[in-house]
Amino acid sequence: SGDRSDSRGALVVLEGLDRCGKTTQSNKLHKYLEGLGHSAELWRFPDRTTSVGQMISSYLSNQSQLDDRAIHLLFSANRWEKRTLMESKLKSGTTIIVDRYSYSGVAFSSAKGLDMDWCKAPEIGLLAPDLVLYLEIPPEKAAERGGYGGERYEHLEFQKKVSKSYQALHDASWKVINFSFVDMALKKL
Ligand code: NYM
Repeated sequence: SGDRSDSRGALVVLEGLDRCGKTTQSNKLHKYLEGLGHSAELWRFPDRTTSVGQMISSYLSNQSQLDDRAIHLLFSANRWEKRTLMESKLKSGTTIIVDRYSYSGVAFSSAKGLDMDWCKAPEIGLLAPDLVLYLEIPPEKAAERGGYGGERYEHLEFQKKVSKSYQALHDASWKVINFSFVDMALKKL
């Protein structure tokens, strides 16, 4: 129709608990879109390559201690520092698939007991996703998959709290993909 939005790329966000299969699914979606001839990039947050990202990485691997609000703001800053690049890629027609975004920021920090509205505030003004795919898995199932990497947050009791936070954030626009469906689809491949 000649509408400018037709040539804009889409911002597709994958969310879920640790070990829900997001990374695998993001990779598949990326390959699939490229296979169709779309220009697509796979991003992830935290982006550990920046200096803010390195602070986050060191916190997650327990090499440093940070106040809960300070680390929350670093996760947010890590998204802000990529905003301009994200916007220009989308405008130039590249679709960006993101493994975790603002919802992770709010879900994980509020699971520590921080006020949810306080957690949301620094996310205001970041680019809104066109599609949110939530990979739903019971925390117990995710824990059974093993391979929790031993980073901060990667234990069952905390993941149960994160799951509750995600439920509070969840709105009708999210597409929820149940883990048993993904398992089934993978077996058919
Ligand atoms: N995480 C991730 C947060 O606590 N806040 C955020 O804003 C983001 C993007 O970091 N346990 C948490 C969720 C994960 C951890 O993510 C590292 P990953 O996808 O394992 O690299």
